[in-house]
Amino acid sequence: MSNHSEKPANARDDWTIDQGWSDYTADEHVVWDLLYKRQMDVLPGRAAPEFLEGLKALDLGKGGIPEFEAMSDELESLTGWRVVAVPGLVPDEVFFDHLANRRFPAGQFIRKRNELDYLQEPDVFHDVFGHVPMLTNPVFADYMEAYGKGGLRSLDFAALKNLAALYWYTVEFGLIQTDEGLRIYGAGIVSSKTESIFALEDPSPNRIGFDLERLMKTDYRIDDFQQTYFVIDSYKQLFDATVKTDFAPIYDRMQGKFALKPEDVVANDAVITRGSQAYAKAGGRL
Ligand code: HBI
Ligand code: FE
Repeated sequence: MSNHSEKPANARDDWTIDQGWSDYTADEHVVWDLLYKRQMDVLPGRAAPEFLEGLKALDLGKGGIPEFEAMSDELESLTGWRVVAVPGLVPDEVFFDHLANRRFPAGQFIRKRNELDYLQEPDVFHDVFGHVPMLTNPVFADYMEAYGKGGLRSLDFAALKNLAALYWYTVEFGLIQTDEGLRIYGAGIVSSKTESIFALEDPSPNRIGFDLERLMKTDYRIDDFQQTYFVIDSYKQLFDATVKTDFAPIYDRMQGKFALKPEDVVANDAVITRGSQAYAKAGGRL
């Protein structure tokens, strides 16, 4: 996920820009409302309770694209995090530095009406609707900071791919086990209507219990539904695994490579669903 784009002229040294909330058009606010409504048709009973509580605590459904400063004042009072606007993907070290300091960099722009489903760069809907609600949860908020700090330390190793897999399979595409059944907490899933259903209900993907090292050696899809989802028991499990593990020997063992393919199931996996992989075998989105 590293990127090589140039910093735009209007961006500060830390790549932040003004959100320019008053410059959003009425139609852009309508796109937010459309996306919001579409997700709320599928998320009750599928999204993790902590996600739904976060949406409510920040009042993200009040209509229109949220104003980052007001939202950040509320979020800061809950967990000390703020949301800052960025033009799109930012360099890895910049991204990690923001997280390590409890600032979530969110895309300023919003997708167009004719591309509601697929976009290449994270926009304000993915970043704010998808990521920010979980930052109201104290334990998840601490995990995100720990990830950023781990990211800064990892820059000395050839480890970015493996660390990115951790982000991908938790923050973006994570599932959690609850007393009511599996629920979604990953931002990439909760911000996609089709993947919200696929991740929980489709027989195609594997669903496997979280294991830090197992997950970090697993390659992932960036252009289609995941072939494997990893399931945590609690956010504490995620936080503890991240802060109590010395990543250096893991990076040494992995050598910056993925030993496992996205669809692999191996001995010792805590298999919750052994996927048929029918969706991927049929060519996926193609
Ligand atoms: N930039 N805006 C933005 N959002 C991301 O999720 C992001 C990024 N830059 C780099 C990056 N992610 C990756 O380094 C990590 O996910 C590993
Ligand atoms: Fe994201």
